[in-house]
Formats: sequence, structure tokens, C-alpha cells
Amino acid sequence: MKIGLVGYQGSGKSTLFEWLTGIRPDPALAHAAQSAMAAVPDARVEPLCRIYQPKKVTLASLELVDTAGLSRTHEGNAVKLGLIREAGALVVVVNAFSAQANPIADLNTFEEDLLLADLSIVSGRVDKLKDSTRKPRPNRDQELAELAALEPLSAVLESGQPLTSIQMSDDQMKATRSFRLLTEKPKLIILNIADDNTTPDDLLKKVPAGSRAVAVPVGLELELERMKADERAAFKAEMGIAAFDRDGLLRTILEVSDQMLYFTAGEKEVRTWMLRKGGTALEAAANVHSDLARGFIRAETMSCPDLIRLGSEREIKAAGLMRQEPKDYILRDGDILNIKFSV
Ligand SMILES: Nc1nc2c(ncn2[C@@H]2O[C@H](COP(=O)(O)OP(=O)(O)O)[C@@H](O)[C@H]2O)c(=O)[nH]1
Ligand SMILES: [Mg+2]
Repeated sequence: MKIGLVGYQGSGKSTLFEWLTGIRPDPALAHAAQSAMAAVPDARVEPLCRIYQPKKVTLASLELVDTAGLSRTHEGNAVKLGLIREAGALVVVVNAFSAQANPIADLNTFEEDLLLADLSIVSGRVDKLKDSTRKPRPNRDQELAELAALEPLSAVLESGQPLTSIQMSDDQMKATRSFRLLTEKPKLIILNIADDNTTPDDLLKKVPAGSRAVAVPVGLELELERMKADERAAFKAEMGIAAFDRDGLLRTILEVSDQMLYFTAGEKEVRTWMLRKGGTALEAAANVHSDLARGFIRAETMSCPDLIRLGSEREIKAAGLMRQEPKDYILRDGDILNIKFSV
């Protein structure tokens, strides 16, 4: 799952990227998109490891993409935003740390930039269809249907509303799928606050409704991350600061992107995997290996809290908590799967 870090120049995107991935973006490539993986920690992994004593532990990762910052003059922004169309979710970083910053105004104009980029794509297609459907032609009915689907969307965007604000019809989803529109993507807003800001709630309250928002002193977090453990502890005690929960932020990004975690577990490996919420056992199997999906018979399934509470698979079976699930079983966060398949 790709997560686009977006925002204006100097808002702290690259600083956030380094804090979350441990990799410093190359400043020479600042005009392009740079990506790195960030493993998503999970508190259930450790107790599972106590049960299985695996040789190996592997965590599911998010691919974070640091992007070129938009310019406040809107110039060239549509092209830069084109680079993040692949992303499944956006993390919008806003400068709330410098004295002259106006984070709420930035949030609003940034949303406008996303709207304008989407509008230019949708209205461009609408204009083209209006033109081509004027005369009789072989696939005119199809084009008229596409036009009927797209015109209301163009109106929504023109009125300044993101596409997440409406329920799209199947036709509309089909007509827009290839556009990978930006205002359709789930978003997390990060207010990048100053190190000494102790009242971020005042600002968080002003964030327009509709998106989840958190306040993080990103610059300070990166500084803390770079320190050695003892140095960090001393610094935090001296300054009276509590570090922000990096693991929790990664979990929040995962949740906002509409993903969940499931597990495979054995003596060889305990591993977490990512799946869209609402995903099926068959999709989960395909994630692990295409063979498992092709020869899928059933998924032996137990829930992580049950296993941790009871302490062994034997106890799970004795308690009747090992389920045999079919292909179309809808996974729940924390399911542990053992896919039975034929070759
Ligand atoms: N004081 C302070 N400075 C920050 C913070 N985050 C980023 N900066 C500074 O702002 C500048 C731009 O940050 P950068 O991450 O490169 O922004 P980008 O253009 O969005 O990638 C750099 O000089 C950072 O050191 C912060 O939380 N506090
Ligand atoms: Mg940058």
C-alpha cells in the first residue's frame, strides 16, 4: 500500500519521511517522488512469538512516498500531484511550527489544489464526451452513459466539495477508476507543530471536519529518534516531554488507509499481512502466495486475542475456537490464518 506524503514546500514532509522510515530523502531528488518502507509494529506480535518461538518475524509494511512540495502559487501543482495518483491514501503535512504559519488556511488552499487537479481531469473528459457525442457514432450510447455519470461529479468538484463527500454510483466508480482522483483518497492530516507547543488541541479543533487530524512536533521527533537511548531519556526528562508514539502513528495511517492486519504463525515464522477492510480469505491467501489462492480449500482461522488468552493451538481447538472458513469469508483484524490448499 502506497502512502503519499503531500503538502506545501517546507511543511516537513521529508522530515516526517525520515522519522517514519529511518531513511533520509536525497535532497538532489527533491523534485521527484522517493519511497521507502515502514514496518507497521503490532502489540500482538510479541505474545505470539512467546507461543510459537519462531525463527523469524516479519512485519507488514507501508510504502511511504515523499513527494515534491506544492507551490503556493498553484503553478505546476497539477503535474506534481499527478505523481501521487498511485497512492492509496494521503498524509497531508501542514506547517504549524513557524511563527508566520497559518496552518488552517494552508489546509484549505491545499484541499483546493486537490479539487482543482481532479476537476481539470473530470471536466476535461466531460468536454471531450460532449463533443464526441454530438454526432452519431458506434459507441455513442456508451459515451452518453459515461457523460451522465461524470457530469454530476464535475458539479460536485466545482462546488468545492471533495468526492469523499458523496456516495458514488457503480457507473461513476467505473467512469473514474482510471483517473485515480485525489479527493477520493482517504486522508490523514498532520499538523507539524513547534517543539514547545503544549496546547495543540486549540488548533486541532479548527481543522475542517471530514478528515482525521493529529498534531505532531515532527522536527523534535526526528531529533529524538537520532539520539542514543540513554541520551534520549535524559533529554526527555530534562525538557519534560513525552515522545509521540511513532508506532501509533503508523497504525493510524494503516487505519485511515482502510487496511487491517492478519497473521500467519508457526515455528518457522510469525508474520503480519495487510489487507483492505472487507477483504476475503481468498484475497488474504493470494497475498501470501498465488498457489494458496489457486488451490484454496479452506482457511483454518483463529483470533489473536483468543490464542494469546489460551496460550496454544491445542487449547484453541479444545475450546472449539478453531474455525474452518471458506473462500468468501470476510477477514477480521487480528485473524490468524492457516490456509489449506491443494497443489
Ligand atoms: N522548528 C521546526 N522545524 C521543522 C519541523 N519540521 C521541519 N522543519 C524544518 O523545516 C524545513 C523544511 O522541512 P522539510 O521536511 O524539508 O519540508 P518539506 O519541503 O515538506 O519536505 C527544514 O529546515 C526542517 O528542519 C518542525 O517540526 N519544527
Ligand atoms: Mg521535501
